[in-house]
Amino acid sequence: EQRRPLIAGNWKMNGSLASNHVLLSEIQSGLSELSAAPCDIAVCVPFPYLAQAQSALQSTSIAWGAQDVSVHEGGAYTSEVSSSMLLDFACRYGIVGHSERRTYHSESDISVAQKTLRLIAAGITPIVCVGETLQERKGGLTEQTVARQLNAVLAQIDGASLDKIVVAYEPVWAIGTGITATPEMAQQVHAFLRAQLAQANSVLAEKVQILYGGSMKPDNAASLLAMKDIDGGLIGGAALKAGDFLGIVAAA
Ligand code: 3PY
Repeated sequence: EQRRPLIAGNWKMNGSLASNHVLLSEIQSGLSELSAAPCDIAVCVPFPYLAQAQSALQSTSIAWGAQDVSVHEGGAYTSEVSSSMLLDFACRYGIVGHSERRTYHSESDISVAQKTLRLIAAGITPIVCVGETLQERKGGLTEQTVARQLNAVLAQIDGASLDKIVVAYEPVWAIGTGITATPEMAQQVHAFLRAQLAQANSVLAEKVQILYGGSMKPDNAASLLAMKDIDGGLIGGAALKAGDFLGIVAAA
């Protein structure tokens, strides 16, 4: 199965109207110099900048999305943002279960699964993040951890909807640390994740894009993306510099 790669920026809590304007313009002009868009491209921006991303990108091939969504449909949930609000800004993607949400906001496997369902119901593609901590890796618990995280989601969704999700494998020890998993280490987990997906639906599992995240940069992107089950990247720091982001896109 030939899966089209997806390179998605996760801007995290960075940016301003002024700096986003520059970054998005630079990405667009850089892309127009690449002969054909080699992959799907997206930026996941902070909520207040969704309108800006929409107006800057709506007539381009670059998609945009959010970094989280509420488990609730609407109502008295101060500070929360619903899937229908994301749809108002034509988000194509929504990240759920990033390790920073799991760690700093006690996001549980169950709430990640509920958020995934909300996005699917709204027609927004969830980018479901899974990944083990350094302690879990050292303890030989990598597969057990990512299986638990992924299966919590798979238990909630219909097997026929499997191709409506994107999975991102982000080893926690590689996020924002500058340390990257070797392509072989990452591939091993990606293959394991695809085998888990295949238990839900073996045909659709071949279509699911499984992204690698965790300090992907222009100089390590090509070797990671060359791996059979690595279908793109969820890009942290390097997504904030147009040159780096485009370098990764060019490697895809
Ligand atoms: C990183 O690369 O640091 C990420 O967390 C991407 O989501």
